[in-house]
Amino acid sequence: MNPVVVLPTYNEAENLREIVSQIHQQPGGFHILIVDDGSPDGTGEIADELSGEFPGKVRALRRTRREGLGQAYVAAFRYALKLGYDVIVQMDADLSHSPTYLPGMLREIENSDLVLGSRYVRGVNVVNWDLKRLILSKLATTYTRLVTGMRFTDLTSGFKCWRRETLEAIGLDRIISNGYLFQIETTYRAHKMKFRIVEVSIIFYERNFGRSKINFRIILEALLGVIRLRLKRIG
Ligand SMILES: Nc1nc2c(ncn2[C@@H]2O[C@H](COP(=O)(O)OP(=O)(O)OP(=O)(O)O)[C@@H](O)[C@H]2O)c(=O)[nH]1
Ligand SMILES: [Mg+2]
Repeated sequence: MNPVVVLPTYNEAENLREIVSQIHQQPGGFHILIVDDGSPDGTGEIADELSGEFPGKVRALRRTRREGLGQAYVAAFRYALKLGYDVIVQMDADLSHSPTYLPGMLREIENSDLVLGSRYVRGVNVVNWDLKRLILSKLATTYTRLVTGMRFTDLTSGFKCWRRETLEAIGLDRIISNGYLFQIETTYRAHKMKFRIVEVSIIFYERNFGRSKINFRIILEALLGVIRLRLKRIG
């Protein structure tokens, strides 16, 4: 296997070196592709430094404008596919997703097409969230399950492992959503196309550094967007 981890960053200067170092400590030969959207805090410069320190193993895709997480992922996925990687992992760069799960995800993807890192496989595995945030997240998944018919326990997680063929098939150029909905849409597309999707249990740690970017607009977009997705013809 030839795996790459895509790390989207927006103002993650305090976290980027640490997450890259933790990924390097994992077995499996993971390469890293950082996609930064012109962070004002210097994250992009750190990404360039890292790619200079680890030639061929760490790459930086620096975009000048912030077009949202979904568009950053689409650009990075395209680039990762072009570079020839056969397994593409996506995870947050704020240390909420522990790189220690990477080898396990790599094992799971050998016999599946998409692996979801889920916080709710057994109980609730979230550290440092207030009740409001937890209820919002659980409601989002419950609502999405109802509307789309998908049976997974965590549909907004951003920790996922893709087989190259799955990403190629879901139609990156047709993706309409950003934010949380991007996570739902990509899984929904794979689900509609009958790909084998499995969940693995992960613990999610709320970020220690930097600021949360969730806001009302993102929530509203997701609520309406799920219905829009359901009405779309996919696959
Ligand atoms: N390239 C890029 N990365 C982004 C953008 N928005 C968020 N990110 C990154 O995507 C990952 C997840 O975003 P977060 O802001 O942590 O969102 P969250 O985990 O839902 O919420 P908090 O951790 O509570 O802020 C982090 O690594 C962010 O730096 C964006 O517009 N462009
Ligand atoms: Mg986060």
